[in-house]
Amino acid sequence: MADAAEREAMARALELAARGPVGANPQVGAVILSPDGEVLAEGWHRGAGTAHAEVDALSKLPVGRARGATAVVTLEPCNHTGRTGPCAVALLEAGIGRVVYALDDPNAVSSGGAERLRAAGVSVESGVDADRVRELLDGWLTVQRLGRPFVTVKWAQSLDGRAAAPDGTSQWITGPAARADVHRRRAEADAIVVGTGTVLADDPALTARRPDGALHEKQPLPVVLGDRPVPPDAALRRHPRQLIQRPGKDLPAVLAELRTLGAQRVFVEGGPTIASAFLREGLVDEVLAYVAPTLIGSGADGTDRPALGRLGVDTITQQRRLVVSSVETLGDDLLITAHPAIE
Ligand code: AOF
Ligand code: ZN
Repeated sequence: MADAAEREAMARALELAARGPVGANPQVGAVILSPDGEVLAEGWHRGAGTAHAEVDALSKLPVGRARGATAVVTLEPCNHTGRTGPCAVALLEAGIGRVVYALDDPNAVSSGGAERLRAAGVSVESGVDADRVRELLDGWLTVQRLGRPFVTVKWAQSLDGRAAAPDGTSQWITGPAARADVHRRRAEADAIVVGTGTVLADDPALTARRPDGALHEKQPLPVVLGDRPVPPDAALRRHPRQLIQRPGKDLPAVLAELRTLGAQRVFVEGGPTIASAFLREGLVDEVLAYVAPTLIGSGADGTDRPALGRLGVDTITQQRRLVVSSVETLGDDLLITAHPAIE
């Protein structure tokens, strides 16, 4: 069992990991603890071609200082000679007595470090704070596992599941706290995807903004799917990054292209047609439903504007089950975060 000092060190290692850039390599942090739980050194990985987190941390200690110490790392120490030597060997050579890590390295080429360390007599423990590390690395992990970016689909709805009134008006269903949350998530995404329907109906800017309107430092790539032209005066045309437009029927190809452009997290903002298409094709890793305590119902002529369209569910046995990971209150609204149940 990891002790309190080790758990605290893992929280710190996670903070250190987040300093690294999102790129071909994972963000990884490491903390070296003395046998009595004192922090001896910290390190993190600064991207492909640079020292791994463990080696960065060890490099800050005089020779011999890490003997009998514990290395706390967010990812399983690697076992391969890539752009750098294997971290498992660096830890052994430094005389580390115990290794605590969060996630197994999913990369077949570099995994196996834990086994190598155990075989050499090091006490190894995995899984500490794994959920939080997985959250930081969800983009990279999805690219490793599925060869495509991590896809989040977001929508806002009334309590009765409508995204707009019968006349198509939709501003504003959710309140300022929910909108601020969306902007924070836009800033964390590498690309934002909308359909031409949304562009024409809502004229979204698709920038990530702070509550005072100032732009976040990092702006996602704006992506429009559909073949209707984006008007020359659309707000989207003033986005700091060059807009990408694709007819959008082949969603795996769109995701593959975004991946080649470096995207690891894609935020699908709608509307119902685009959100439903990603869900229907099983290309969604996370769903964010912003639910406002308001009712809209359908129009006098039966016009209905539900949050989602066709999902390919014709009978109840085909319904798309989700697993809820959190329910939060944002002002008057709820945010339900869920992911598709693995069948
Ligand atoms: C670690 N510590 O800090 C990182 C690891 O091309 P390389 O040699 O940098 O290797 C990259 C792979 O090593 C990467 O895909 C992942 O599996 C692992 N990353 N491992 O022990 C680190 N960044
Ligand atoms: Zn390594």
